[in-house]
Amino acid sequence: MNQPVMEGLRLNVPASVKHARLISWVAEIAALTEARDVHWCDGSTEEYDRLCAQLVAAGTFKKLNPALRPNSYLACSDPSDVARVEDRTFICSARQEDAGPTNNWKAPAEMRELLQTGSKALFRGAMRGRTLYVVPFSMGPLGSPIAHIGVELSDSPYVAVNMRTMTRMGRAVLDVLGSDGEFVPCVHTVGAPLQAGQADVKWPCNATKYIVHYPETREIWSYGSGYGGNALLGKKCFALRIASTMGRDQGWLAEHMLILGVQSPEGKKSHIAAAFPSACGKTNFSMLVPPAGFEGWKVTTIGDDIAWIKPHADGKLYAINPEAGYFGVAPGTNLQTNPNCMRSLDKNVIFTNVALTDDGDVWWEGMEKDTGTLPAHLIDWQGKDWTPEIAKQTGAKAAHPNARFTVAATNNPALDPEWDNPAGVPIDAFIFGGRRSTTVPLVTEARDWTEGVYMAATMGSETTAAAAGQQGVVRRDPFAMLPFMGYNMSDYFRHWLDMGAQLQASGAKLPKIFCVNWFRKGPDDKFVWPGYGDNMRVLKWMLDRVEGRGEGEENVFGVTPRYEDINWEGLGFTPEQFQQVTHVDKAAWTAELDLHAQLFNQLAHHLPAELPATKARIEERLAAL
Ligand code: SAT
Ligand code: MN
Repeated sequence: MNQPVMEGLRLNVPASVKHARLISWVAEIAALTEARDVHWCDGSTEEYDRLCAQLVAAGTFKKLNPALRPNSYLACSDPSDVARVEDRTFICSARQEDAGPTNNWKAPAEMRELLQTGSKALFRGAMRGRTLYVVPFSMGPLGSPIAHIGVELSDSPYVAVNMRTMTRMGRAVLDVLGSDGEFVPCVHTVGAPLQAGQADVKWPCNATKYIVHYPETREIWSYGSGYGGNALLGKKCFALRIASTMGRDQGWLAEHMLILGVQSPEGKKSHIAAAFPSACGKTNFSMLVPPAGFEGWKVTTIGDDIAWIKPHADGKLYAINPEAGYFGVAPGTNLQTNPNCMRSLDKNVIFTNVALTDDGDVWWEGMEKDTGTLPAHLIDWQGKDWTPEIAKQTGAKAAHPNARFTVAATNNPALDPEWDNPAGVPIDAFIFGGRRSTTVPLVTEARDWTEGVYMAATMGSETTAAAAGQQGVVRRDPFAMLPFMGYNMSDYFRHWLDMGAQLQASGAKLPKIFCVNWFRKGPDDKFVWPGYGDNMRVLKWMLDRVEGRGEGEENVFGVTPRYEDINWEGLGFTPEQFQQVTHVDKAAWTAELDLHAQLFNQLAHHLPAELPATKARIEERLAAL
């Protein structure tokens, strides 16, 4: 099937591909975008190496010193294209109320005119002079009942190679699709067509950006960015925004959660799913190394960012990690904060927007903690000279704060043996955590499912460099899903409450729900809680509670440990410090509850009555303090 779509363009369909709908869609997009050429990715090592060599030749990639960082590359993006663009992200459901007040919305027909059908539609001719890569991928183990397939058509070879690491990508996926399998169509262009003879730039992109989702037809259209979640469409666009709507319709959950396994010295294995906003240490928590005092405990990674969770006939919730790799934040990562991650990055890595050392290796802020010194000279992520003196004078960062690594999960020495199990792992507890320098205590257990949903729904967090825009302001980030919700937030709360009720009705033991905050600061503006491996101390208390043997005391919103309920062996953490990270300030909580009220106001349409009712109970208890 090598029918020409336009003069000079052949679709190059591999003989093994028999999926007529897929082939005609590829033809349609190739014609719309006027791609120069079509390449069907097979996912092989040979193809990966060839595309990487091509990216090196184009100047997008720099090959790192193979003696120091074998088979690894550094990409530096355009300075205008460094993070997700939330204000350019749209949920184009037929009815605006289905996108809800937390999403940007445009009517599907209007958006299609802008992107596809209008005479000046952005995708028209957008791939001129470029190859269209057909990237078939599976989110989740191939053939798993929890997995789903997508096909991304992209004019970015950077996207193709990153997708190979981040998903199960290539020929095996087309085989599973067969002649009529379902897939989510994802169209991506950097929006930088090349005229005949025009030289390319290292990081093509467009100042105009659109990250668009059509939940009813389960389509994704992304224009103008080559970076991260804007461009690797299996991740936030599919695995969260589109998948959340699939979950609503089909009775499951797509969550912004890491999944970890934890094994006690006696050999009892538990599984935890934990939601935190982007760049709040999910990768670190999922690769946690238990500290002194926890000999014989083992923590293993199932996923570091996204969980798909489905109820099973045994009444439990089972989770898979739909991804196959990690697109994690590099700055701050070092042998002390995350040794397993550092070891994962020894080889076969794509780095984006970190700095280059004089001997051809990579560097980012935080690595000086391992070596004890700053490098004398670097090339920063923007290609400029960097020295400690320049940094001192100008505050210039060698690596962009949202610099990332792309690495296969199989590089992780702490990878859980079940990470690839198509059946998933049973979840014993959910954790929700924001980044809050004040107000929210270290850990609180919800007394029941509804109280847990309330905690998750009212979560707040200080914004981070993972999204373009101002950093460090507190915003409500329900379930850490604010930028990733594919439908109406209040309907999503309802879905969580219903899932709980349904599991309970089947007689199942519901997972416990906890709320944590690792980020409280003292009067000196420094974090009080050491975090990282010491989070195991809190995790252990939670596991005790799950098993019904841990002690704690009731507070205004739930149950918290007393100082003596936590194992402090090997850490000099005083009762006064514990008080600093756990104490509930009446005035701060009165103000906090006002913010919950504001959120509920914004989400009033379809807001489940259980949530304001829970709030009223908390207010009564707070008044009695
Ligand atoms: O969306 S990205 O994958 O670019 C990063 C994040 O927000 O976690
Ligand atoms: Mn994330």
